[in-house]
Amino acid sequence: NKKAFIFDLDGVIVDTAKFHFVAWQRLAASLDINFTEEENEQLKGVSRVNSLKKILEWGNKEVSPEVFQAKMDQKNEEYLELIKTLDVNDILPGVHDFLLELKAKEQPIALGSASKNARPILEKLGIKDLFDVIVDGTNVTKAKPDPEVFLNACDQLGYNPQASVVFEDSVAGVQAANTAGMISIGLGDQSILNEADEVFAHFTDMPQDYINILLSKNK
Ligand code: G16
Ligand code: MG
Repeated sequence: NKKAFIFDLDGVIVDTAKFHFVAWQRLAASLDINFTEEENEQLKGVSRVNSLKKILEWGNKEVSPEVFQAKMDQKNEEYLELIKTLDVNDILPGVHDFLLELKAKEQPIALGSASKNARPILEKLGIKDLFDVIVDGTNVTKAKPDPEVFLNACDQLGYNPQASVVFEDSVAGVQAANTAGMISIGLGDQSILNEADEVFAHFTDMPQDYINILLSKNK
């Protein structure tokens, strides 16, 4: 009895969302744009290029393609500086144990992230080798809520979408999993992630035998 277990990165495995927020806020300030936490919420799971497009849209600003590229690079440099000190202690509560439990049960594990920095982040956290397949922002062309990233992951693992479980913290990611026909588990606020099949604040809030529950669960 097996399923493909697919994890989002930012906001599920590690709280890099706060660093993305700081980097985007500095970037927006450099363009004289005010950027709020509510707006940041809407950028979760959204690719770097689409995030900058949205920030410019909200700020009613237009820039040349050259400036656009320079701003993207600037944001990523700031972000990389902020995540320099990430290590095993930054893995969100319960995630490491959950991954190890999946390994013990010989369940296939994949990463499905929009981030182009996913691989170096997993390395910093010391958990890269736990993933059988990594699909990230360097592999996909269509951003969440398009299901491409998750379909690519379950495909590579050799599983059907119906036999796949996705863990997501973003609305766009939950929608992507649902569109693919996968079981969607939201991590975060129930009122924001209400489209998910089930929502938990943290992995530590899941019932003891949750992996077995998921293995016998249908979409
Ligand atoms: C993450 C974050 C987004 C970020 C995107 C791109 O997605 O949630 O806020 O904009 O990746 O990241 P990068 O600039 O590192 O390529 P996910 O899917 O891991 O939550
Ligand atoms: Mg996320």
